[in-house]
This record gives sequence, C-alpha cells and structure tokens, in this order.
Amino acid sequence: MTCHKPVYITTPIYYVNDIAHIGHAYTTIIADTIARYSRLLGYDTYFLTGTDEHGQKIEEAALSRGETPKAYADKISATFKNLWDEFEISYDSFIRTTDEKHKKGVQYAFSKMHDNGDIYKDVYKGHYCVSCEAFFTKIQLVDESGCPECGKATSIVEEESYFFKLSKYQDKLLAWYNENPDCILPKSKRNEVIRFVEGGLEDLSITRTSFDWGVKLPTNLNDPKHVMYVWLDALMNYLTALGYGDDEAGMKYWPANVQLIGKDILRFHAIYWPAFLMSLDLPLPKHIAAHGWWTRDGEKMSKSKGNVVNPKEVADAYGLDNFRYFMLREVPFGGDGDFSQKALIDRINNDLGNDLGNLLNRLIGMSEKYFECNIDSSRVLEFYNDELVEVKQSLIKLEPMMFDMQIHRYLEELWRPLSVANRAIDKYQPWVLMKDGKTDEAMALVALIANILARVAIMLYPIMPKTTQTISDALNFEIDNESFVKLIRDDELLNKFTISKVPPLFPRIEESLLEIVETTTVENTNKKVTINNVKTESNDNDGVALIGIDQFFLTSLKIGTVIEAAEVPKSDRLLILQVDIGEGKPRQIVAGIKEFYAPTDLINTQVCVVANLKPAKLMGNHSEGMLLAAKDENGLHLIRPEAPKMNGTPIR
Ligand code: ME8
Repeated sequence: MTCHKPVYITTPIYYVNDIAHIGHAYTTIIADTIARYSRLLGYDTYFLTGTDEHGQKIEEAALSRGETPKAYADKISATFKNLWDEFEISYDSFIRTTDEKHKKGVQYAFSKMHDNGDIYKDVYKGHYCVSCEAFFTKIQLVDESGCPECGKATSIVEEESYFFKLSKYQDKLLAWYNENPDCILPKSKRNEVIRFVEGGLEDLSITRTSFDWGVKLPTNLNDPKHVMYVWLDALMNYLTALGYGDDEAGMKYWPANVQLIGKDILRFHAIYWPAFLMSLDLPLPKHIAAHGWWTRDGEKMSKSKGNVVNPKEVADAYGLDNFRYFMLREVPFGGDGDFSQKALIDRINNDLGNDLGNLLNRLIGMSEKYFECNIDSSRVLEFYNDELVEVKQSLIKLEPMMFDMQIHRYLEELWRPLSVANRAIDKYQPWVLMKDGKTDEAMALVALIANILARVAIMLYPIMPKTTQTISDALNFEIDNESFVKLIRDDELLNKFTISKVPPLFPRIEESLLEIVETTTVENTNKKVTINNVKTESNDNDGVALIGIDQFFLTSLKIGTVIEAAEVPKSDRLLILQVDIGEGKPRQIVAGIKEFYAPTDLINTQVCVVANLKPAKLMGNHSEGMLLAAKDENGLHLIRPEAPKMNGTPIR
C-alpha cells in the first residue's frame, strides 16, 4: 500500500454490554501496533478507539441490572478505557457515543444525508436481532426466526422508520470494490462482500421508535419519538472523533488508512459505511481490514461455557508483550486463531526465549568476558559485511508488510536477522578468535551481534514496546524515528558504547501459569475475583465484585474425600489427588498445594471441590476439578466442612 500522510487508524468502538475479552484486545493491539509503527516511520498518526453505548442491547442490559443506561455505560466504558490504559495502548482519542460532541456530529450527518435526498420516512416491518443490533429479511433467517449471525431468536418489528436509500448506492459500491482491490482486506472478504452486494441491496431502516436510548433526530425534523439506529450512530464515530460537523481541523486525517474490525461486523463497515460516506460526499477509507475469530482450546468462547479468555489475566500471567507477540505471530491476518496456554508458552520459550532472549544473553556474556562490556562497531563492515547485507535484505521486505496487514509475515521475516546473528556466533566462534589473538575480529563480531539486535529491536518495537525498550537500554540507544532512520534506512552502525547488563528477557516457562484458576481465590486486598476463570470487575465501594445468585449457582461445589495423593514429578507446586465426590469413580484433581501439604497429610481428609470445571491438563496430568483454599501471608489452607459430610454433598 502507498501510505499517504497523515495516517488515521481506527478500531471498532466496543459495546458496553460486557467487559473486554481477548477478541477486543486483539483488535486493539493490532491497531496499536500499526499506530506505533506509523509513528516510528515518522508519519503524523491519529489512532482512535472507544465505546459504543446506545441501542436496545445496552438499554436492556442496563435495565436488567436496575441501572440507567447512562450510569451503566459510564461504568463499562471505564473498564475498557482502564484496560487499554493498563495495556499502554497508544490511542490519541477514546470516543464515547454518549459524548455530546459525537451526538451533534451524528445529527449533522443525518441532516446532510436528508438534505441530499437519501433519507425518507416509511414503515419498517421485519425481523430484528437485538444481540447483533441488525435487521434481517425473512430469507436470511435460520428456521424462520433465528438470527443468521448469532443464532438467537429475532423479534418482529413493525414501526414507523426513516430509511436510508442504500439501494441507490449498489452500483457505486460495486465500482469502489472493483476499482480498489485492497479496499477490503483480506481479499477473500472483499469477494464475499461483492457477492452479497450483487445479490441486491434493500434500503436500510435507520431510526427506531420502540425504545429511547439513542441519539435523537435533528430538531428541525420535529420527530422526537425517533432515535437513530445504533449502527448509523456508531459508524459516524470515525468522523465525529475528528470533529466532523464542528471544528473540522481533525478532518485532515480523513480518509482513514486502516479501519480494523472483526469479520463479524464486515457488512456494516464494507457496505453501510461507504454508502453513508458517499451520501456525505466524503472520500472512502483506504482499507477496511477484517480479522478472524479467536477460539479457546479449539472451542468457541462464550460466557455460558465460562471459557472466555480474559486478556488482563493472560497479560498478567505471561507478560503483556509476550501476549501481544503471540497473538500477532500465531495467526495470519484474517484467519481464525486458537488461544491455548500451550501455544503461548511454546512461542515464549522458542521464538522469544531461544532466538531473541538468548542472543542478548550471549551478547552480554561475550562483551563482558572479552571487552569489559565496551562495544566498538568501527570494523564490522570490514569483517562481516555479508552478514549485514543479509540482514538488510530482510529489513527491506518489512516496510510494506505492516500496512498490508501481513504482521505475522513481518515477524517471520524479522526473525531471520536473529538467525543470521546466532549463526555468525557459531560459525566464527569468538572464543577461538580470542584464543588466536584476533581481538579486532572478535570485537567486530560482538559489535555485529549488537547491531543486528538493535535493528531487530527497532522493528519489533511496535509489537513489543516494553521488551524492546529493555534491549535498547542494554545497547544504550533510544528507539525512535531518529534511530529508525539512522540504523534501518541509512544502514548506519551504533556508536561506541558500553553495554548494560539486563536480566534475561524471557525466563523459561515450564508449566501453565494460569492454573491459578484451579483454586478459587478471593484476594482480600485487591479488587478482583476469579471464578471459573471469568474475572469480574468489582464495584468501587468495598472491593468485592457483586454477582447475581444465578451466577453463583453456575458453580457446582461439592464435598469430597481425598483417597489418594502423590507428588507430580518435576513440579514444585503440584500434587495429584484422587477425590471421591460421591460419583462412584473418584475424580483426579491436580492442585497447586505441594508447598503447603504433604500427600500423606491429605489422605482421608475432606475437601471442597469445584465439580463442574472444564477438565484441564497440568504438566501432562488430567485434572477434573479444583479444591477451594484460602491463601494469605500465613500460607495456604484448604477449606473443609466443619463436620464430616457425605461425599458429593452440595455446598450452598
Ligand atoms: O460489534 N475473536 O462491538 P463488540 C476476535 N459496537 N475478535 C473478536 C471476538 C473474537 N472471539 N469477539 C469480539 C460491536 N471481537 C460494535 C462495533 S463499530 C462502529 C461498532 C472483536 O463489542 C472484533 O473486533 O461486539 C469485533 O469486531 C469486535 O470485537 C466487536 O465488538
């Protein structure tokens, strides 16, 4: 892609009906990566994210919790913003559709489309899915009333509505797709959209009267019972955030370069959105980029299954940068991805630990041993030009890949210089050079490695900002546009410097770190509760999350008796137990309590078991439940019944 400047990058704005999960984090992290990359290259970059707060779904979610939609939206929107802040997402603006400025901008756009003759009033009769906030025609439905997107039951809507003349834009849209082969990425998605549009477009209902929680129509239309369709309201955020209809200085960033979305919302972004823009006489985005879907351990994530991956939990356990690297390296853009701790650990130990972390360790070790940590690059070209050329060949390939959404290939290519470096050490063997008195050659070799690592760190920075900062600290340079130009564009070498020792970047991970979910912990000082791996944010008052009784009853707790107990070989933490919970056959449970209990102390004692936990494998051992325990500075103690109970007795 040719990248015009300034650069504008957007994520979808997320519904405030639930807290963020791995899918939201994925979209946001891709956008953050591209934004950081764009700034590194020196482009004037604007990165937008935010929350989508109107519509029937949010209204219903709020009312079911006894809250006003606004109070509810305030609370959930803050959880997104806080998470992105904690993740150091480098957004320039966080828009909320309840912002006054946004609402005004949407009304302005509505008036404009109305003035252009693209909006008329009629009656809408058809099916509506509240969960997807989408209208469907009869032929699209599954078994007459099921939503084709999410499978939930749709409701029949018959109400007065304003319509947008979407049908009028069918040919113009087709022309846009055909003339701009990259307008929708990946290309397979563009073909899907073309087929859909060729099938014929109906005009779109863009107002609702049966509920209240939305942006009102412009007052001159004098029709107060209508609120805008949430997707019209939401899509406009990409313009209102730039001041559309108000102070339009920010509109210099329009059209967007990359609008990131998940494949679930392609129709809205690839059909409605460009049609609205055409109606507003605005240029169309350069790329609408739709990524695939994340599953967990091969299964679709859902709240009812309790297998939703909480991004904060993963980042806390494995490190944010490692999580970022994993998500971006694991899946080709547009493809679906599966999250498993095993895959994540493999990436950390192999790609990051073996290839990158070890190289830095080797560099620090060699420079310390032979040169008191001083590194001088002045003779690298003389001795190791071939290696530098090979590295350059990889770096040249990177630039288009990021904006073409080929981030996994970018990372693959970026690993080649690392193998050039590792190979060079093995081939030229600095210890032999030193022994043979070839000190200059050895110094040049060490400096070659430092220069390769510096180059890799610069290009890896958008994906792993923190880790690469540690590398650049060690190598005594700053990662910024200046160093990008110097080391990447102009092929210069590092000035003489003294290396600083840093701790290993990627300590090896031997076992799943999220086995914490094996023990239900209510941490006393903090504000989080882990229940079946679903973290619920607490309310602010007392530090304890509030859940409904129905949520509590989702967990099956039972009394059991430990009938066998043994240590898991090679594990410092795990014991493997057979626990009778009244099912005839005992359950095997692997618990992280070895530091606190000897196996023999456990046999024939009673425990409380979470009995409906999804089976897990811990260091290769199957585990079908977990034990309740409380842990504080005095150690860990199992929770037990006060008096003996029959095995299998439910705990309420
Ligand atoms: O659709 N895997 O908001 P939303 C990957 N408000 N990505 C996923 C995912 C998964 N399992 N689940 C969700 C909305 N996502 C609208 C958008 S924009 C004008 C309005 C990501 O909270 C993915 O990016 O349902 C998807 O597009 C987005 O979350 C939907 O978030």
